[in-house]
Amino acid sequence: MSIISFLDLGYQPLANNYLNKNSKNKKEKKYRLKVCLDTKTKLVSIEKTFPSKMMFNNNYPYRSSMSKTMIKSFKDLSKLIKNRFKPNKILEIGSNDGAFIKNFQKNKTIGVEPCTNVEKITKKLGYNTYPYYWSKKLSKKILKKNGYVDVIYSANTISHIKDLNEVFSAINLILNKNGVLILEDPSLLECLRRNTYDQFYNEHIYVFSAIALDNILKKYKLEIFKIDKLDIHGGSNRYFIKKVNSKRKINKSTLINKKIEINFGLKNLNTYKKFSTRVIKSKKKLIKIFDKLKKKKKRIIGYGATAKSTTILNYCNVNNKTIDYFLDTTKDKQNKYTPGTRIPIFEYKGLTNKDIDYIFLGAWNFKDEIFKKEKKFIKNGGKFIIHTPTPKII
Ligand code: JHZ
Repeated sequence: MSIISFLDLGYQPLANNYLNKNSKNKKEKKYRLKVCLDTKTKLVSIEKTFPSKMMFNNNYPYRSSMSKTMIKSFKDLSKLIKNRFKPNKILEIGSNDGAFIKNFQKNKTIGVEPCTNVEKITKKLGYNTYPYYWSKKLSKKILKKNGYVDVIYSANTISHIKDLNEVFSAINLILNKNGVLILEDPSLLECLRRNTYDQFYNEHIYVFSAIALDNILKKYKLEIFKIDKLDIHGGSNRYFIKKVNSKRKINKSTLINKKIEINFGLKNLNTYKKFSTRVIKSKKKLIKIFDKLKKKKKRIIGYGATAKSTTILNYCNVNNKTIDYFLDTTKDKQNKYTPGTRIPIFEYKGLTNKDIDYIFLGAWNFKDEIFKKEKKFIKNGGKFIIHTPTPKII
């Protein structure tokens, strides 16, 4: 057996399945969330997956442009793409609300976004967006209409598609001979280093390492030629990928990053078992922090109702008895309830120290941006609870 499970995060609902007033009183489906390692390819994934339609439909709540950090990151990347690759045609897989493609001329850009409620946003702006799942069939259709593309970009999307064979075969069909595929996803190394077990949730199938990704790409005659490390989403890798036969040279960052991963132990099952032990400790510590504060009758709220925090809250049994409510800037999450734990979510209208003692930071990956925004709250003695790298109050 080459697939070995190393982490059990208990029963978890679909991570972005925010409940409304009616559905919150009904029994919700939960599924065992286990994480496993393919000892052959070193690919780390969740064990049980779901049909894409169950999660990515006309009701998808996530918006890429909800943080300044992401907007800036997309802007910087588009400058880099324009300067370095000078593409005539750019395709984005998982274009969401257009936070990335908005940085390009409309006639140069093609978006693919199956969640039609978000796809509508870019279509309205005049961007050529296809409301379908990424597939060979769609790739052929786009190719026929638009020709080959020079750059394909996909951030936090490929890691949500189970059938990687379909993903990369479809990419191969439409990517120019010397074209560049840029993938951006949370880094497995950083996830293990920072104990961010909440990168695993029912939606996010893979957390890639460079080693695993390169192993998979080989089959499609694709290879990584450069890796940029980003601080986005708790430490991500931006992989620049080329066709094996293209003229582009392999940058030393590829080898260096793969070596770092190997030295950390990403090829050894034992590394993952140790991570699992740290996760159990992390759970106990977080529960202890919450219990202590509640005994002192402190009022705790949440900031950023993330998909990631669905994992933390359900794994650590934190519900509306502990966290009074969440604040979130996303319209489609407001006046709903967190999946599995039924904590109400309200519109963010600013913070006051008056009724809040502690804030559980669900959007810990935007800590710097949020701390900057909440300077006043912090100055007046407001405190945050964060679970990474180990649970603590800051
Ligand atoms: P954020 C989603 O995960 C789902 P989530 C998905 N599976 C994925 O891979 C990643 O995104 C990329 C709010 N917020 O980005 C907005 C504030 O309220 O960590 C969001 O609801 N105020 C596709 O959900 C949430 O926090 C703020 O100032 O784990 C952040 O969600 C800021 C900065 C954010 O992704």
